[in-house]
Amino acid sequence: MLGLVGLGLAGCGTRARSQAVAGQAVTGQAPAAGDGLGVLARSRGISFGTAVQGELLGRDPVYAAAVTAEAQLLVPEWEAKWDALQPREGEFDFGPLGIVASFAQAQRKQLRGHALVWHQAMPDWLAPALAEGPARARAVMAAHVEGVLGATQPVIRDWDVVNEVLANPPGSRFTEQTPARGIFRDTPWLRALGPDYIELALRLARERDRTLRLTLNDYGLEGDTPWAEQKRQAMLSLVRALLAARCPLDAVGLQAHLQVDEPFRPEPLAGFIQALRGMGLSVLITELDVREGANLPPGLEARDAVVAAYVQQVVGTALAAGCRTVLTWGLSDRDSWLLRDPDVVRRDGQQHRGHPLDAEFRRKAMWQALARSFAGG
Ligand code: 9MR
Repeated sequence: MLGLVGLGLAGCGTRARSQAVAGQAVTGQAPAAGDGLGVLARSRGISFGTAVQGELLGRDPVYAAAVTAEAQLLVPEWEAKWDALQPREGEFDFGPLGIVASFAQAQRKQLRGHALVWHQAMPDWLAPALAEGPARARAVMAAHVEGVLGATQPVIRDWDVVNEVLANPPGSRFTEQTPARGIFRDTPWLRALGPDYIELALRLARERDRTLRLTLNDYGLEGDTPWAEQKRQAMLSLVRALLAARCPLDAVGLQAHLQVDEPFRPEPLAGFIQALRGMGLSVLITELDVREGANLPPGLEARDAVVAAYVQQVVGTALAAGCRTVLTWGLSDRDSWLLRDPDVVRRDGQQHRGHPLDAEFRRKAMWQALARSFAGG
């Protein structure tokens, strides 16, 4: 069995567990015959992947088989967040991430990291430590970047270094309306260090790992609404300021947690992606999934067709504008946060069908829409 040693994750964790699933046979049924989305995408120079839950990879062969069949690129849904990696100050735990990394290595999948600095998934000790003042906040960030990148450097070559730094403009569809400080979300990091915390994280990451792809990841950037446009402009001004300060930055991740009720037009999204690419950055779709609308059409087929049409517009637009990486936030409707998060669950007794595979891991219209988008159709 491939252990954590082979992944460079050993020795860095005080409680690193070696229950990796790498050598375990993937005995579950593949979702269907034929090439998976990852293979289809790769034939067009596109990288397709998904968020995974290590716990399911370890105990659910059908889930593991679907990931193996469909994705070329994996991102841990939880296992690389701060509360997973440094639950107590100075005590790193790479056990859960090691499970995902071992699976990725055994199945020859690439792995990206999510998320080094974020205002959620913070362990209990972190916000009070940041509140002790800027010097302490800088030291805490530096120790986390050092500890994490030191361990993951051999296997993770792309990290969401800073996640969700932009405020939700007034009038946005998000229930989470954190107070803003200018374009920035008000977070413990911002309160400790001001907006400079973004630059600090990027610089620390580049210093620790010269060739790592540094990605800035955020949501609510895709639609054709005044607030989405404001958020796009905020991202462009942030990126311009970072680059003007010669801050290292390689990519912007568009989470693309889509909602079919939100107006969409190709031009604003395409223009935004082209502007980022014009500044030398790559653009990734990092967390694609879809919330269905308030009024569902009758029948699953009709519902799935609405989701698929929306996905094809957004993903088709992004690919045509030069995006070359697409990840969904989970593959199937069975395991998604869309079924668990109280802010996004449906209240009509139905469940969102916002993933390429249904709850029984059968390919549905969204799968076809992605396949067509990759083929340029
Ligand atoms: O899907 C993730 C959920 O299971 C976790 O409880 C939550 C907090 O760690 O994070 C969810 O993933 C989020 C991602 O990390 C950042 N963008 C929004 C995603 C959905 O909330």
